Amino acid sequence: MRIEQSPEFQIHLQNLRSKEPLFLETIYNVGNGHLGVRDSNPLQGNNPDYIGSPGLFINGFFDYNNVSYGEKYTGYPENDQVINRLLDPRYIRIKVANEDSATDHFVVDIVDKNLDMQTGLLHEMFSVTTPENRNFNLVVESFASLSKQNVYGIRYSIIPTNFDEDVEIIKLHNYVNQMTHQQNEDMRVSQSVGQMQLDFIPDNGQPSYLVTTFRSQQGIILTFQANENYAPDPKIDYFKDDNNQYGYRSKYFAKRGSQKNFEFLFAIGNIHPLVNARMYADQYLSSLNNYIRDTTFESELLASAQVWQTFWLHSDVQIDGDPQSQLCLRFNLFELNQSAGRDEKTSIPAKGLTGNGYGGHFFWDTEIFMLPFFIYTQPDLARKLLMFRYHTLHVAQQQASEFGLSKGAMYAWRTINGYESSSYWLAGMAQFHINADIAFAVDQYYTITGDEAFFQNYGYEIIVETARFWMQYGNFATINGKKQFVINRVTGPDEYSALVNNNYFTNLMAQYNIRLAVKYAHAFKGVDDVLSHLNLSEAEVTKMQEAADLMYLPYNKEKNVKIQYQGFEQLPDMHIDQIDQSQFPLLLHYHPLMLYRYRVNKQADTIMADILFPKGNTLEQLQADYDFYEPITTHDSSLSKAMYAIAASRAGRKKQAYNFFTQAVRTDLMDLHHNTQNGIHAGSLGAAWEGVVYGFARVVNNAKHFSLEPKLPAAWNMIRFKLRLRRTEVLFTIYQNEVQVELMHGKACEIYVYDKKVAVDSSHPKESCRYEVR
Ligand code: IFM
Repeated sequence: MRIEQSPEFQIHLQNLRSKEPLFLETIYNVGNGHLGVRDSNPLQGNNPDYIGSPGLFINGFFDYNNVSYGEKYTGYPENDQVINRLLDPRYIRIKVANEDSATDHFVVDIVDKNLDMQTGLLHEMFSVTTPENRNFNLVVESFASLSKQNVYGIRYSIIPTNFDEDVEIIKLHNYVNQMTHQQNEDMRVSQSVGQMQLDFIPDNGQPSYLVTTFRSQQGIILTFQANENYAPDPKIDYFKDDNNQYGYRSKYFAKRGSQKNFEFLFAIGNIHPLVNARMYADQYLSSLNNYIRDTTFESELLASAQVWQTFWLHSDVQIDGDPQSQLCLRFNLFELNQSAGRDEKTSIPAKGLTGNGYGGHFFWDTEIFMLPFFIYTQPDLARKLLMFRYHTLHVAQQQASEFGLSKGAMYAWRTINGYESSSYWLAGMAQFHINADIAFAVDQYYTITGDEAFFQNYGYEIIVETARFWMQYGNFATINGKKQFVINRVTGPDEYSALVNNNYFTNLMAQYNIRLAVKYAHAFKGVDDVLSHLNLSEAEVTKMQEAADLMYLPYNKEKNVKIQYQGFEQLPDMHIDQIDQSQFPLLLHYHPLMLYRYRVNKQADTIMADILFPKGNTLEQLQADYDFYEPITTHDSSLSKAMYAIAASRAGRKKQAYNFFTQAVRTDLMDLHHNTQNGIHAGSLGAAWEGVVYGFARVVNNAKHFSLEPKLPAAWNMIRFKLRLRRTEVLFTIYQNEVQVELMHGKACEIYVYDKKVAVDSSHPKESCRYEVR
């Protein structure tokens, strides 16, 4: 099969030898939301002679590690959760004459790598030289299937360049904890590993494993098949070695210039409780096998490529006039789609499935920075991501109760299974805004999709339970003689401040969260028992209304700025412009308390409030906030620059908006934070999409009124993207002074470009409208 390659969708980096291998491992990962495989040296395995950080990551497959505290206080989490780094499915052992890649150091030179984002196929070429100077080219093609999420395919081709000798390939995975040789002191990289056990499931005609975790008591089945029909010569044999380990091997006489191919399809199972995994291993294995039986690498690749094509059809964003931003943005969207859990039991780890940075945990990154892309382009997937929050609501309720609250839900700041996993609670669990972030996302999803069933059966419950949390955690108090609702002792998004009183962003989000509970309580009056199921009385709703109305939002009337939290203004400025570049990110060089003493921001905090609530915020207000916070922000978090791009664009700071955006969109492909080696920055990838859609197209949607107020960077001639609004899909083509709106499918709709109404329907599906930038 030949798949036409469009150059604009290829990640084909040049000068690969000058690039950090660990960076390449991340960039050229392949994944599909269930599994992710780092692009390792294929001969590495667990050989300590090779430097790298390979591995297979399965979304939601984790183990616990005991957290050891010097002083452990009541309620501190006992365990950290860490995503498991499993055996590397890319690994192959190659013997040439008397030389063996498992014991002799074969030098593996990277010649070429190309990731075709249209098909998801990673195509690589290595030049391999043995200690006795035998050289062969090794071509490796691999993909993670989007059409069958349990499937991963890999094909090797061996071409000797200077010898005629016996060659043997052995494909056997006899370890499960993939070793990594990466040394790292960075607290953002997880140092802990899971404890896994690998059991061979014997006599299946193909290598099959049961992998179980020691402490989290999870189990999965893995199996793989060699496709003998594809290349019958040389023959591939299933074998058992002296240690009763099962694999494939093939031995043949290789002539220089000749090419032999070996292809394998892996089926990587779903996660089961350990007892079930052991008890039903055979049953699970046989259904798993259906995915790879009677099929080939080629046909699975084709099926997966078709899903990728559908993805691009609906989700691509075209930027005309800026090829580098264009490529980076496509890479970002590709990675987002590779990272998103689709089984309602998982979400999107902060590093996608490309590393175990941040332990593989889910944060607010999903709801605030990534979900909007999915809501507008793949609403079904967005719903599944929100369902993960619904399925873990009972854990959030349990956490609230154990914490000492009589009602409500307290979602974990970082987690895989719903339970809090932040051992540094000051910048972790105390980020209670996660509760309102989730409620906000539920409302956004509902507003944009109109999915009543989701909202009524699941979404509203999340909103009520999180609103109850605020009612419990906050309290009424008197400030300057006025009754207010205050929320003290929280950490806002900015992690260079901790445990503050009345964080503006948190309070505004909480207010919105509570208001949503109240608004829909009125709407649901008398509807199918929704309110009685939630035990929501009129008195409780009235109290919520009062709290929302009296929410305290710190504000400096002289300067006209929103204040990050009470007392923030009294802190000394850190003068970050005078700090040596080598000291950034500050978190790696300063004691946290030293940072907390200063007026310095790691990332957008109060500015996030301006971005998420554009309606009613005047231009003057936005400009004042921007001018106050931008100079004190280090952007040490990769989530920050895209948000500042949006704020700058809306505040009319065109040049700054473009600068921030170009840096944000390049975060991973250009390794701007110098740590892409530990995994992609998934939140930042989604934030870059928001940069285009919220920042430059300036899309605002409040259900009844969908508007665009475009302000394109001077360098851009045009941007084009599709959005789904309710059941309608609309294509927007935006030039410097004109917007074209095209109804792709669905019902008639009205859109506002600045104040001008543009209406499209099936008889007039395409309209255009000129505009003047304001
Ligand atoms: O959620 C973020 C946080 O805002 C900044 N530190 C890293 C987290 C994971 O990306």
